[in-house]
Amino acid sequence: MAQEITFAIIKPDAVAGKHSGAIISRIEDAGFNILGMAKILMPVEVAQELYKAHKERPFYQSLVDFMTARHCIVMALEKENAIEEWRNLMGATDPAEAAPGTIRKDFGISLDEGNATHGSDSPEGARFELELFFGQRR
Ligand code: IDP
Ligand code: MG
Repeated sequence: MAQEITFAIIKPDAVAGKHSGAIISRIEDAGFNILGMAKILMPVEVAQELYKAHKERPFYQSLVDFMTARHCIVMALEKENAIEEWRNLMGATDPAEAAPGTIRKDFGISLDEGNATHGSDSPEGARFELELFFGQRR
């Protein structure tokens, strides 16, 4: 499989919890190249775009509020099979259900209070999200 690029976020709960360094170490230890990285306060319109697939879900507004209230770290990660590899490293969406040794198990709090990280779920999703956050800059 060829090199692939995925989009990742260290979410506000993990940044505030001072887990950024540990999470970045796991990313580098797993063999990803960090092509782009920025600490940002996400604009509301950008969070709405990122999560537009969840617009009708009951948690949508609180998710957008959560993602825009405090700083996060956005990254472009390169590796063979990067999209799947990063999702495997993160673990299941709900920290309570994430496997031992995954980032969400070790650093996530809960679905409502923060699950530490985000990762694209498909090549189309990765392309859209990388463009949304990095444009041509990666
Ligand atoms: P993913 O982040 O593993 O791809 P998605 O289903 O795409 O999971 O959901 C996006 C984000 O929405 C999750 O990471 C989590 O922060 C939030 N979320 C998903 N399901 C729930 C829920 O049932 N309650 C509250 N927040 C949720
Ligand atoms: Mg998702």
